[in-house]
Amino acid sequence: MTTKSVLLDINFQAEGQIAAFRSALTGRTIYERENLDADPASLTDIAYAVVWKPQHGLLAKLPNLEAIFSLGAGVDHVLDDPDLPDVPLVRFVDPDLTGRMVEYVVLQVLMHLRQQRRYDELQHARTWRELPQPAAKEFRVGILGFGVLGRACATALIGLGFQVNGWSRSAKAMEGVQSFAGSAALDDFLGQTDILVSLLPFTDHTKGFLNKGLISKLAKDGPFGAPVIINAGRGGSQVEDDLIAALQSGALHGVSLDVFETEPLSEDSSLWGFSNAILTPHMAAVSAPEALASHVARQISRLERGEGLEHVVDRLQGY
Ligand code: NDP
Ligand code: OXD
Repeated sequence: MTTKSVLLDINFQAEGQIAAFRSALTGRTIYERENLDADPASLTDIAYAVVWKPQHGLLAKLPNLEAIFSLGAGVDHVLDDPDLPDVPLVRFVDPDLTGRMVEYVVLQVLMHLRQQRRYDELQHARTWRELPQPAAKEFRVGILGFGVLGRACATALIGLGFQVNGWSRSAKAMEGVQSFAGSAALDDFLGQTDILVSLLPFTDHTKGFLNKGLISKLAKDGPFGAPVIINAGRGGSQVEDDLIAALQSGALHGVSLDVFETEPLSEDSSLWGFSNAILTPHMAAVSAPEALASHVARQISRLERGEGLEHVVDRLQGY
């Protein structure tokens, strides 16, 4: 029996990734995008493509493609290829990725709760001063996008004593969490949110979602008197000019942003200058190459055993 070949078009941490895929997919021919031109016959061999921000039009040139694997939980970087072939698109869902996102979200929520940036300033000023400290249970954390990652973060935050609400398209039943679903419930959800965590995918519906109007609807009666926004979903869901204006006016108490409208964030962005803005370079949950490779190997084995793929994206919904 001939084994089906795999294309890697991954563009990040490439060396480590390629080695991990070669080891997890032993026995298969693996083509790297860079080498395809040298071997045009390979186009017909390829049944599976593993991609991060794939070159537009490339996947359409693979006549025997059976499945596309996103190297991320998000798939906006694949769906924006106007020539994307109509084969199943599988996203990355794995405890390694989920655990890393939980670490990031818990860290950021605690950074704001425990006023770490203010203590950093006091330290730099060699000043011994204790700030009034509200308890976790006084804060309502609202998680926008209550999917795999949102729910895992909720479990961890509940364990720390926070009140947690979740917002998603469809209602969710989760112990200890109030679930809000759909646009009709959005304002109610926002009005009960002191710390907003966005884990929304980037779709036509979530573009520019974190904007001036949304900020004005967040709770103002929480312990800090102004809300906090943490965005680890996608930068296209935020309007940075509105976040900047809200940080300047005090309408926002603080932000943590891991994702940006344009990445990398421009050196000129005013966001860099706020002490109450914690910025990271889209690193909230970058998975280990071995976890990514074994997820893909597992899904290919399932497909070839006739068991069907897991985590297939709903192209109509865009996530
Ligand atoms: P899921 O698909 O499991 O969850 C997405 C959630 O968003 C679901 O609850 C879904 O609702 C909700 N949602 C989507 N569109 C809407 C809408 N229009 N209105 C209301 N709710 C909506 O994805 P994950 O939790 O696995 O990942 C979420 C996102 O996190 C990824 O798409 C990616 O963009 C980002 N990410 C960022 C990383 C980083 O390093 N910064 C790392 C990994 C992921 P419903 O449940 O009803 O379908
Ligand atoms: C992802 C990401 O989507 O890292 O997994 O952004």
